[in-house]
Amino acid sequence: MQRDWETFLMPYEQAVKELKIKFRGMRSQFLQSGTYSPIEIVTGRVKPVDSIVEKQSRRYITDELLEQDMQDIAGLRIQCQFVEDIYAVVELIHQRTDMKVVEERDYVTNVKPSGYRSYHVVIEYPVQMVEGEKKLLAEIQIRTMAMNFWATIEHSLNYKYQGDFPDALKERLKRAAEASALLDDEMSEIREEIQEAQQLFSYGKGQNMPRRQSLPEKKDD
Ligand code: 0O2
Repeated sequence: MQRDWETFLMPYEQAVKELKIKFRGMRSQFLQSGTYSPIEIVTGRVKPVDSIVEKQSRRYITDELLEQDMQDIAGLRIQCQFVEDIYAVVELIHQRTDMKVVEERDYVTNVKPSGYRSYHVVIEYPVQMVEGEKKLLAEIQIRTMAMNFWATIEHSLNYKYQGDFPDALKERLKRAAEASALLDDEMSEIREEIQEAQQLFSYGKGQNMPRRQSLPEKKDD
């Protein structure tokens, strides 16, 4: 079947745009009220057509089942400072009435053999199109900045090796994954101290308004 991709992806583009606004809005609300935000950086993307086609053929997904079986055509990524924040964000998602959690994959507790760590939540999200409401699936990946660093590097190496890494590289990536987990553990140990320091920073001398609680958010995606 020859698909009109532009039309097919339009509701997904709409969903990603809306979800980015909503999660960035949550972060702003936390900061505005002077409360710690478990959400640090929010990015999102619609899966490129060539990636959809490649994954569809790799996973033997029929055209009819594409929307149901490929859960990450719309993808959101939420980066957090601490592992504990991941679970706070998952809770926030569960509490929302504008999206419904349909699946969860906890690769933080159940680390993938590659060393990949992240918490995936698949939601059903209704988008209002001119033709009416369309419910679609979106995958939200929630991870710490350390997890994101590792996953980004490993993902780009995947392009080069198509997942078939030389043994030495595989071993090094495993060690890097362990190092990133150790970094997360160490940061969690001094979490309260870090948060106190950030609170002081955000209410800098002579400032009437909270300045910023932590790093600014990337605006480009
Ligand atoms: P993209 O957009 O290029 O990131 P599968 O893709 O079959 O392994 P499934 O069941 O579709 O997995 O969903 P799952 O397990 O939630 O994983 C899908 C996405 O999680 C991947 O998307 C990656 O973004 C991320 N991911 C999962 N495992 C790894 C890993 O070992 N390393 C890295 N770097 N990322 C991983 P895609 O399809 O790769 O697309």
